[in-house]
Parts: sequence; structure tokens; C-alpha cells
Amino acid sequence: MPSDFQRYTVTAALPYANGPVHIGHLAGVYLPADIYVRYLRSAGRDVKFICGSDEHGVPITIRAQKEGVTPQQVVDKYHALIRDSFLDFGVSFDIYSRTSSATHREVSSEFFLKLYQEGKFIEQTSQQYYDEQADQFLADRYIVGTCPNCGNENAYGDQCERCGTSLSPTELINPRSMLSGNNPVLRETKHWYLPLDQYEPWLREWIVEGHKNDWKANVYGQCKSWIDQGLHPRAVTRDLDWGVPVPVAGAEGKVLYVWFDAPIGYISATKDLLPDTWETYWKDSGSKLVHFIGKDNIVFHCIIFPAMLRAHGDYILPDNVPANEFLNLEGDKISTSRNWAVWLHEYLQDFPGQADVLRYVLCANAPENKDNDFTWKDFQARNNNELLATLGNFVNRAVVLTHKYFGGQIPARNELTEFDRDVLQQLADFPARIGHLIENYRFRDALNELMNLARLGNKYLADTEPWKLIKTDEPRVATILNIALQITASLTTLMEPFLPNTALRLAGMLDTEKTPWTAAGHADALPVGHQLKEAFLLFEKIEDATVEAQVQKLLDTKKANELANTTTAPAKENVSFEEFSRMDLRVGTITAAEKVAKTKKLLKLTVDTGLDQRTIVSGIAESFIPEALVGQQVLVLLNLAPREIKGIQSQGMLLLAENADGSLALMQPGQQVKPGSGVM
Ligand code: B3M
Ligand code: ZN
Repeated sequence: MPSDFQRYTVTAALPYANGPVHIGHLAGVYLPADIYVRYLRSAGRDVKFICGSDEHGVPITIRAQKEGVTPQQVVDKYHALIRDSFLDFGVSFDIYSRTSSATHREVSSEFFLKLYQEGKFIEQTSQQYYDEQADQFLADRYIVGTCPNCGNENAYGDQCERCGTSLSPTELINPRSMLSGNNPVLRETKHWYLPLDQYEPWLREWIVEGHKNDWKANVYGQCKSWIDQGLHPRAVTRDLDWGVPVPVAGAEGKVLYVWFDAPIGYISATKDLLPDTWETYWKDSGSKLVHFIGKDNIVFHCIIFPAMLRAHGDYILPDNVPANEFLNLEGDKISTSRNWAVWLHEYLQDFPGQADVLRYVLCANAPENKDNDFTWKDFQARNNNELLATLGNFVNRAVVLTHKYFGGQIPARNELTEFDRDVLQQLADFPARIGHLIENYRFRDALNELMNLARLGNKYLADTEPWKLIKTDEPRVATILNIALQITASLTTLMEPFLPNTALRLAGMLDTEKTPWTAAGHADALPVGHQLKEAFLLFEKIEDATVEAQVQKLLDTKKANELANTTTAPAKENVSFEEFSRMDLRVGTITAAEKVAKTKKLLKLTVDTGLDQRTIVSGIAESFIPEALVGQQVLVLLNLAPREIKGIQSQGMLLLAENADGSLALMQPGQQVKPGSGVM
């Protein structure tokens, strides 16, 4: 691919403003996009980094309904939360806009209208489910019913979440409206469709032939299989009251489909940013358009949006769509509804000032070519062994030794050894190598190269041992530290795309200005005599207890989910009052408790029943400590036929409640009663 573009238009997927953002968002989309853009800026390129909240669509209205608020209140709340999270993590958008803005309504309406007027859509009527009580058509997600595939009674109109089958609403058995609970009826409605089939030959040529070698294999593969399966007209309007109204007569109550208006949001955000010059970034063929997205958005960005742009005719097409796969969390799929996530705003509460650590870990472990797993153990290890022990340690040694031996001033470089020359040559090669990797969307490899430069620095100091030479050969130590400090200066520039806050702090320590990418790798970045500031540690050790607390938080979530998900057992057959009254239920007081030897589960209890002190063997040892039971009042079934358990006569049974996770709770009277009191 030619890299003779004059400018870059870089977009990151517009997150739905229906929930906070988590590590999966950051690792998959916003971090790689930010690294790319920061690098381009440092390399002196003209780049605009565009994003905003996606504020339309059914995810928003469903969340509003759940929370009992208006869709506008939902998007206002989450737009602010998401915007702040990005800011806190240094994601350096030139604009973070929103699709509920006036500009967006205008730009997306005009876009639709042009296609409409030029006859680029087809009009079609179809039967869709309508809720007569709520008086509206139902989006797929608003219909639940029985899955024809697995019998799940709560499958959605577009998908069964139990068996994963994708469905259409009319396939559901016994469909119900989520608005009223009633059975919806089929009604005729008219919509506009983009005839994707007509663009198939062009898409095949543009993607399958044209981007075989420069698009990532996961992206290319998904596109090709879509095209090979045959494309069909896609509806671009919906019967909904939340969204951009369809701007033609006779379309009352209809809005643009969210996946029609959202990508146009990139254009309207650019217009918000640059009211006079935005068109250069979207219409001039010297502009390189790059979309950063997650893999679930590939078809929309590689097929549908390009077909829309092509139908419109004025716009450039994406040069690349470097979509990532998914990040999992501790072996499980990240899920907003199950609260299985590390939320960005919560991370910063637990690790204040440590945004760069998460940026580092998520980039080092980014799901670039396959799904990947985030674990807190790995987070800790990468911080302690890589950031702290490699990068931080090297910088610290170079600066501390310079203070110790030369009053913090850059010492002169004297006669060079072959090793010195080799290290300086290697240093000179790093910026181009890292830059090349970033330009090819290989951010993990690029970060690893950055760490290789720190490793080179560490090795250089370890091999030359200036702390030993200082007594005998000060000029040699001057040379060594000069070279180590030149490496440090380059690290400042080269780390900036990945670790922007650390880069800033390091520049402060070196008392240097931010230098452009092209100045990195030079042997004279820091002039002789330049005074350094005091040394401080760039990274903090993360202790076991800290990550254990995070793991515990996740275990608590898992437990809460399990409890919430268990179904209550169905009712048993009726019994007569006669049968019931044959049970002799009493309150008793436990007077002694001990484990039954050689068993895991059994406790031998002595219970004061008011009539006697009797022995009851009970399988509760995993839920209770014997000592804690003594003195507790419990409900006892007195006349259960005695049986021998592990050689002990058990006379009766304790009543217990069992939690979904198998843990047990005692059944106790609400207040102290006399042992032997009857229960009825
Ligand atoms: N809001 C989907 C998502 O967050 C969607 C992206 C729009 S990009 C134009 O996955
Ligand atoms: Zn199913």
C-alpha cells in the first residue's frame, strides 16, 4: 500500500451510550486507535481522531425502560461517564461528539435524502409485529418467545441467548411483547432498503481482490464469507420513536436504522470539529480513512457503510479496518448484563494514577489476531516484571547514577568502544522499526520493541558496570552514562503513544521538551551539561493482596450471578393435613457439637429437645464450625425413624435451608423459645 497520504481520518467505534466502558472496549478499539494516532502526530502527520457516543437504537431504549427513565436521560448519563473514562485513560480524541447532536441529525438526514432522491433505495412493505396496547411496532429485541430450536422460553426476536441461534421474530413460538406482555399481531409496514446485492460485484472487487494483502486476516475472512454467501437488501429505517426521523413525507413514526445513522456520526463529528474544512478529511482522495472497531462491527464497517458511501458518491472509502478480536476476563466472556467486566472508572478508583499500567497490559496482551484473556495475575506480573523491573529500573539507574557521579548533569561522551558504537547503532534503528509496526497495526509487537530498547539499556549498564569503574575510570563512566541517558531520552518519545502519562513524567525528570518521533534514536538528544531533575520511581510494585482483592471482587460477582440465575424447584404434590400433622416438629437447643471422625460432612450434635438430650447426626460440617453451633436453637423433626450413621444412632433431623450454591442456613425461631415447643 502506498503511504503517500497527506492526511489521516482515524475513527474509533462509537460506543453505545447505554453503559460504562470496560477493558474489552479499551483493548479492542480505543487503545490501538490512540497509539496509532499519537504516533502519527509525533511523526508530524496531519491526523484527526474522531469518536462520539452512539445514542440511538434499541439498546438505549431498552436500558431506559429497565431504569424507568427517558432515553435522553440514559444517553446524557452514559455519554458523560464514557467521555470522562476516555479522558482519564488518555485516549486523545480530537473530538468526542454524540449522535443526538443537531449537526448529526442534519448530516444524516441529508445523507439519507440524497440517496432517496437519487433512487438508491428500494421501498418494500412487510409484515411486522405490532403491540396493540402499547400502540407501536416492536423491534426484534422487544419480542420474547420460545426458541424453536432449544425450547428456551425467553429467546429474543433476533437471537436465542441460550443456544445461540439467530432468529427472526416470526420464528418464535408464542411471541410476547416486552412492553405489555401481550401477544403482538402482524401488521403491514413500509421501509426503505439499501439493495446490497447490487453492490456485490463492486464489493468483491474492492475487498476480495483489492484488500487481500493489506487487511487483517480476521477482517478479510469475515468480509469474504459474507460476500460469498450472497448479499441481500438491508432495511435502513425502523418503526421507532427514538432516532433520526426519516426525512420524507409519509414516514411519520419512522427513524433511520441505528446502523445507518451511527457511521455517519463519524462524518458529523468531523464537521462539529472542523465546520469549514471537514470535507477535506472525507472527500479528498489524499486522506486515509481508518476505522478501529471490534470484530462484531466488521460487516457494518466493511460492507454496509462502504456501500452507503459508494451510493452517495462524494466520499472516500476506508483504507483499512483493523478490527480486533475479543478480550475475555479471567477465562470468561466479558458481559455487561452479568457485570463480568473491569470497568474503566472503577479501575481508576482502585488504582489511582495508574492508567498507563492498564494501557500497557492491555496492549501487551491485546486480542489482535485471536481472542485473549485478561487475568489479574498477568496484570500484576507485567507491572512488576516488565514495567517496574525492566523499564522503570533502567531509567532509574541511569538517572540516579548521573546524580551520584556527575551532580545530575549529562556527562561528556569520550572515546567509544565497539560495544558503545553497536548500542548507539541499535538505538538509531528503533524509531523506524517501532513506527513501521504501528503503521501496520501491529501494536503488541511495537510495544515489545519499545521494551527491547529498555532491555538493551539494562544490558548495557549490566555489562559495562559503571558502579565498579567509577573508582578507576571516571571518563569511561561518563561515556557510559551519556549513552544510557540518550537511550532514556529516546524512550520518552517512543513510549508516548503507549504510556502517555509516564512519558510526560519522564520528560519532567529529564527536564526536556516533547521531541518528535524523528528526533528519537539520536545520540545527542540530551546535550552535555544539561541538568536533570531529581530521580523518582516511574512505577510502583503491585502487591499480592491488591490483585487478590480484585479477584475476590470477581468471585463475588460470579456468586451473585449464580444465585440470581438458579431456578426455584417446582412445587411438590399436595399432602393432607392428616399427613402433615404426623410430623413432630419441635424447637431444640444444640448443647454439644463435634465432627464425626473420618468424615468430611458429618457433625454429631447433642440437642436439648425439652424431653431429652438426644443425638442427631447431620451433614452440615462444610457449612458450620461445631463451636459456633453450641447454644443455637434449631427446628427438629423429632419422630423421623432413628437410623445408624457411621456407627452412631441418629434420632431425628435438623431442618435447614439450602442456598443455590449448596451452602446451608439453620432454620431458627425468630425469638428464643422453650426447648420442646411444638411447631405448627
Ligand atoms: N455502537 C456498536 C458497538 O458499540 C456500535 C458501534 C457504532 S460505530 C459506528 O458495538
Ligand atoms: Zn435456543
